[in-house]
Amino acid sequence: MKSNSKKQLPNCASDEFEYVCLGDKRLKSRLVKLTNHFFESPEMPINQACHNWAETKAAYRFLKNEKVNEIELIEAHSEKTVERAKQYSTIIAIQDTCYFNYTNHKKTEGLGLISVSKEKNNKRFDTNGLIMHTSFAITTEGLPLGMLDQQIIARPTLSAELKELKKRSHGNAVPIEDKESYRWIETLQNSKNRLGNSKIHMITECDREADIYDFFLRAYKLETSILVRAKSDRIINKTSRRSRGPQIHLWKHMNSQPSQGEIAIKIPSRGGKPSRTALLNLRFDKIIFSPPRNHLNYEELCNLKLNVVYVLEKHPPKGEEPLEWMLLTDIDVNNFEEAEEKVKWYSLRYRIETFHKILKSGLKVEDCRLETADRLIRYLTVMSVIAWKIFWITLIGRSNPKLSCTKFIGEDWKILYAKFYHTMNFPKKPLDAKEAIHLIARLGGFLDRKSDGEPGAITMWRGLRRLCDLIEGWNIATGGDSCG
Ligand SMILES: [Mn+2]
Repeated sequence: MKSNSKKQLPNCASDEFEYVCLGDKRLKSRLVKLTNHFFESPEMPINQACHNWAETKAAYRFLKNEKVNEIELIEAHSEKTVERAKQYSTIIAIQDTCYFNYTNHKKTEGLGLISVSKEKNNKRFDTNGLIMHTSFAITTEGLPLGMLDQQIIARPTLSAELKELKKRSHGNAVPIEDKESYRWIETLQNSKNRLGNSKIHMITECDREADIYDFFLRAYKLETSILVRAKSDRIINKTSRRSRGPQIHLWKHMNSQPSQGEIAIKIPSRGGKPSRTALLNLRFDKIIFSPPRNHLNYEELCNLKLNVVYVLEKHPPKGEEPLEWMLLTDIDVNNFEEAEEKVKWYSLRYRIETFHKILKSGLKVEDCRLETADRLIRYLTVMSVIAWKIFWITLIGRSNPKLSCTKFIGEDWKILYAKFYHTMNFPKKPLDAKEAIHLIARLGGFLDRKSDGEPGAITMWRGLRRLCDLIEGWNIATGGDSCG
C-alpha cells in the first residue's frame, strides 16, 4: 500500500544533511522531514508547508531544540559542497553579508541592530534583525556548488569603551578579532579548513567591504587565493615605512598605466535597469601593499605583494555611472589573458546576490514569525540550503545541458513528459537537463520564447512546486505506482 502523502522530489534537499548527527536519530529524521517539507513548499509559512498540525508542531519543536546546532548543519552541508567541488580543479568561494529585517516582528527576542536611520521628524529609527555571512562556492562557469561556511548572528551591542576607541582611530586601533569585519577572516579560515587537503584551488572573492589589510595578511598566511574589490585609495609602493618621498595612490597609479586592451562584460539587469554589455579598458600591474599606519601591530607587520587588475567602462550609457572595478589579488597576473580571467571571475560575484534574493523574495524568510533569534537562525540555515538547491537546479541546465535530468528529478521526468507531450510513450533516453528545466520552468510560468533566455531561480521554484503537485496527483491516480 502506498500512502497518499505528498511525494518527495527524489534527490531532495535533505540529502544535504546526510552527514548530520545531532547526537540523536529522531532529531535527524525530523530534520530530513522538515527540510523536504520546506523544499516542496519553499514560499509557504511553516504551518502550511508542513501539511498538518502534528507535523507543524514537530517542526516548531525542532527549531526550538537547543541540541540543534546550526554550525553542525552547515558543516554537514559543506561536506557535500566539497564532494561536488572535487570535480573541478578551481572553484570560487564568494563571501558576502546579507541583512534580514525582522523589525516588524515585535515579539521576536534576541535580534540585533541592523541599521539606524533618522525619520522625517528627526526621530531615531532602529532596524532590527539578523546578519548572515556566507561563503558560497561556485565553479568558474558560475554553477553554484553550495555553501562552504555560514555564520548567522544577532549583532551584539558594542561597549561604550570600544565604541570610543573605534571612533578615535577610525577602527584601526581595535584588534581585528573584536571587529565585525573579523567575520571575513573567520569565514576565509573555515572555508579553507573545510576543503581539507583536497587539491582544489579555491579563490575567495569579496566586494569592497573586505578591503582590509588583515584579510589580505591572513590569506597570505593561509596560502589561499583571494580576489577583492578595492575600496580605499591607499598609498602603495612605499619604499620604506618612514619614507617622506612622493606618495603614490592606488587609483592614480593604475590610471597612469597603459590600457592593455578591451574586454566585454555582461551586466545583469538590476533595480529595473535592463542588462547590458559593458566594454571595458583593462589595466594591470603589481604593487606593494603596506599595513595601515595606525594598525595596532604596525611595527611587526609585513608588506604584501599584490596584483591589481583595473577595469573601467569606456562609454557608459547616458546617465549611468561607468562600471569600474579595482581588483586586488594574490594570484599572479602576468598577461592580458590572466587579467581578463580575474575580471570574468569577479563578474560572477552577483551569484551570491541572487542566492540572497532567492531567500528574501523567493522563500520570503523575512516573513517567518518565530519567537526567538536562535530559532530563526536554525530556520535560516535550513532555508539557505534549500535556496542553494533551487539555484543549483536552475543553473545546472545551463552549465551542463546534456546531463541526464534523472540526476535531479529521478524517474519523475516521465510525469513532466506526459504533461507536456500528452503521451505515455516515453523515449528510451531520459530528457536532458536543459529540456527538463525548461519544462519545469514552464510549469512556473516561463514562456520559453526565443527572447526569454534561460529561466530564473524564482520561476524555477514555482515550477518545482507545481511539479510536486503533479507527482502527488499522479500518485493518487495510480495508487502510488511510479511511471517507470
Ligand atoms: Mn556586500
